[in-house]
Amino acid sequence: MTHYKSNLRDLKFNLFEVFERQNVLGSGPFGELDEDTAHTILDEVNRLATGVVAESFEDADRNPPVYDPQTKSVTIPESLKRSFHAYMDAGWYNLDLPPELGGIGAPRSLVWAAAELILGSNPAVHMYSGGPGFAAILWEEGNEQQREFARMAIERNWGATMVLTEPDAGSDVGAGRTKAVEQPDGTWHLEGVKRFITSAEQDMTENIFHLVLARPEGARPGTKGLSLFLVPKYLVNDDGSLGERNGVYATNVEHKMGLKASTTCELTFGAEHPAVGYLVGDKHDGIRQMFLIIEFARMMVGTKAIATLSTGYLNALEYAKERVQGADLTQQSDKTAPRVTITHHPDVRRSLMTQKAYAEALRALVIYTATHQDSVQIAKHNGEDYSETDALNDLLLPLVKGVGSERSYALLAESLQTLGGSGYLQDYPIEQYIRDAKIDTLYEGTTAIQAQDLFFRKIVKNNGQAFATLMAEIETFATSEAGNGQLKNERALLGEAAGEAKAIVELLVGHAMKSTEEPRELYRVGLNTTRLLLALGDVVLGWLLLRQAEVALNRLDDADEADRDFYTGKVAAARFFADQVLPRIATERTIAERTSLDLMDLPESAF
Ligand code: ST9
Ligand code: FAD
Repeated sequence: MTHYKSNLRDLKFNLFEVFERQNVLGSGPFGELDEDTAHTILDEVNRLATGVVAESFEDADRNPPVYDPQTKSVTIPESLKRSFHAYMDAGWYNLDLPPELGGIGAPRSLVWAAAELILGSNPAVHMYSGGPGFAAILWEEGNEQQREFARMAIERNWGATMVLTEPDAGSDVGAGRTKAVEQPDGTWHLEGVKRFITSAEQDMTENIFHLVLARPEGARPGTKGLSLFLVPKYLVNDDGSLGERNGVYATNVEHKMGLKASTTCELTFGAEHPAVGYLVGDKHDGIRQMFLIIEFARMMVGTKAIATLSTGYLNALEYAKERVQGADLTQQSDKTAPRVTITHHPDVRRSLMTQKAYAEALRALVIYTATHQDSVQIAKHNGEDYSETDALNDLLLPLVKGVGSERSYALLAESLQTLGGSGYLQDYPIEQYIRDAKIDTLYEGTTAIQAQDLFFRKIVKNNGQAFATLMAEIETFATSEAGNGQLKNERALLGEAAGEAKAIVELLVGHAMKSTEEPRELYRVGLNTTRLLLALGDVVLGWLLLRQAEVALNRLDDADEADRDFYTGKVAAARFFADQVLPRIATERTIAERTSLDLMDLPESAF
């Protein structure tokens, strides 16, 4: 038995009962994949995730990778190597790769469902296994030589990294100073120091290739002056053999609060000898190219957070079903009353249902978002326009990443609380879950950045089109007959909450428009973007839970015993969320409306 408790039933419910992915399998770009095969893939990934992949989760936290400053190398613990190689040997990283690169080219909904299992089991394994995915993007964006490199990287399972951050350039990527100097032979030499680079050193793969943002000499300031370079740890000879050690070195590995199995490195370019880089695709288009990876990684981070909340909740639930403590509240004055399991206590039930509702709603959000990625895959295959569905995917990404990570981290504290003092011990996995999940609100763009991305780029810059489409879908559901009369009140609550979220958006758009004349009005927007992110997130989560409840109600009558419990739980979670969470959004709107500029006028010294 490992720490990891997956929820395969719920993943399959989302994929095949709610979002009916069987309808896209077996045709178009997914012609080679049928529903049975998809089930088999999920079963197999689940077997690995709950077994060998999870086995090193605790050990690699207690005995993390060791950095040797003499050789600038890292030794990964043997336990983690076993998990990593077992996952790579099983080959499931292939799921997302296009057939041209020997992959399965599965729909993204299936890819993310499988990814949840590994991310919940042992997130560092998923991160170290990112090489083939990075290579697929290099293959898409690269020149002929780089495409050949990408092919080799996949065949030989090389590791890879995304390299943006510098000591003075975190959220503000455009402040990066790492320099690229063009050489007479057309290659580039990179000079500078990057920090916090995930997987930049390890001893599990024969090579690592870094995809690095650097500024060519003389290029303009900001993100638009950055170009993307391929910088391998070992240069590669024409015959594919590994050549000289390139001048890029891990010069430190950070000591972190959590996610210790994953190396977070300082990466120094060109200090000892030249760090040779190759301009990706022979064009200066770095930030757009890097965002192809960032979009994938933001989805990954959200999925990681949600996967962790789910296993946190299921561990808490198991404990709560066994822990006997106190009498039933109605008999508390009777000192001889029988003691009950803590699941009998109303406050424990409130907490468990909050965890369950969010974990399952957030999972639905990931799969729902991924269905738009499926549609993009299909449209590309058919040569059709996919701008609308792409814009919806873009709108949902900050919710997956920002809302997923914030809610998961907060609710993991509830999971721990369910275990009482035992939750604080390393005998149970939840304290590690909390430490490991904190990073999810930070990297790949902090929550503040996700919130600004949502408002300024995904709503305003898109002229509100994707937002209007999403809200129209929600409103149509709210005024439909979904649930056959049994979800009437809940749909009304959803309709009201959606109206409140729309009002917050309208309010902020008003401030933004006014700011063209009074620039300080923009502060009112900035004071509320995170509020909007979380409020809109709750509306979408409430909607997805109610959609699940509708499906569950339709199936309850014919369900066997196990499924009856499952569907009953679905309806209960949706009702609970509508009753207990959605009404809060009206208050969020009131607070947003009351926002003054007082906070911005306060001298720094008064804080
Ligand atoms: C990090 C890594 O934290 C953590 C975990 C790593 C795990 C690694 C393993 C993952 C495996 C992944 C495998 C991948 C393979 C996939 C395989 C698939 C087969 N959307 O607004 P502007 C672009 S890494 C798209 O003016 P500023 C766009 O080109 C560090 N594009 O920005 C735009 O131009 P235009 C993460 C976007 O004010 C241009 O940027 N660090 C988006 O110059 C300029 O836009 C961060 O995330 C978007 N949402 O700069 C930094 N936004 O407008 C966070 C911008 O013409 N900071 N672009 O289209 C930010 O995001 C800032 O907002 C900023 C601001 C840097 C963009
Ligand atoms: P800062 O940008 O200094 O932010 C500090 C605080 O100010 C935050 O709360 C932030 O929200 C807020 N803030 C900053 N700017 C604004 C603004 N304009 N508006 C409102 N609030 C703002 N980077 C990579 O390139 N590759 C990696 O593989 C990678 N992996 C990482 C792994 C780990 C474990 C960690 C800790 C970081 C990793 N990073 C990586 C870096 C990560 O992406 C950055 O830490 C992150 O983008 C935030 O930058 P920062 O730490 O400099 O914080």
